[in-house]
Amino acid sequence: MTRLAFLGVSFLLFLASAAFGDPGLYQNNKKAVLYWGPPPVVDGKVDDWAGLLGSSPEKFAYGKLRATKDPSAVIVWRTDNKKLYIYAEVTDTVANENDLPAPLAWRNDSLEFYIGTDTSSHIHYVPTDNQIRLVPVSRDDATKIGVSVNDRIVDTERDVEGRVIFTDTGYRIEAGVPLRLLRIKEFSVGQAIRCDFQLNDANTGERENLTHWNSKSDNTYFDPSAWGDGVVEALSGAR
Ligand SMILES: [Ca+2]
Ligand SMILES: [Ca+2]
Repeated sequence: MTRLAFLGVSFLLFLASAAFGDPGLYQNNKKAVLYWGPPPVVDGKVDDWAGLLGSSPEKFAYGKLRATKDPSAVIVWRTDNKKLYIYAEVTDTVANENDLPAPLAWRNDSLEFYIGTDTSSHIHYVPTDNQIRLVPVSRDDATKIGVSVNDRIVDTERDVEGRVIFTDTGYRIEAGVPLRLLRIKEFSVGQAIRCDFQLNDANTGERENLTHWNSKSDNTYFDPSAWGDGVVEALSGAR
């Protein structure tokens, strides 16, 4: 093959990989979906999430939108009716190890997830409304993850399994949070839920960017009416 032909083929392969990428995972499907079916293995590897579409917190409560989408995230949820499983791929060129206690960790790089099963209009949390925070703690130890539920620290040795992988472009989190910690008994396919996704981004010092999937204001932590609508869908092949 001539050098020119080789370059041409390489370029076409590059275009193909850019178009199709990992099987759909890093795309924002604009919807909030909780996939229902068998559980993933919480090991920080993406393979058992391949093909699932995620949601992205792209509305700035404050901070500045950049053309490069930095910071940004794609987040996917699953449940096996025992745990809420979370996979998040975060783009963040200044990804910090965050050793703040989880209830305070919103001040530095971290993710928040809001989920509730009461779809009635309400502006204060009811018992099934939840704020979950997942915190990247260590570049060297993937098992170190900070977790809080409704601003209470969760025991990450016994109650929540999680992995954090720092990547060339940011960080990745995979975790499983027991539904009992969320006071949610179970989910069913087709069920409507309320939810939001939040990205906290700091570079040096305090939080500089705050983005949500639904809310344009810094109100998700106290006002569930700021969250958006989601739905429980069966994983392909799951009954
Ligand atoms: Ca996995
Ligand atoms: Ca950051």
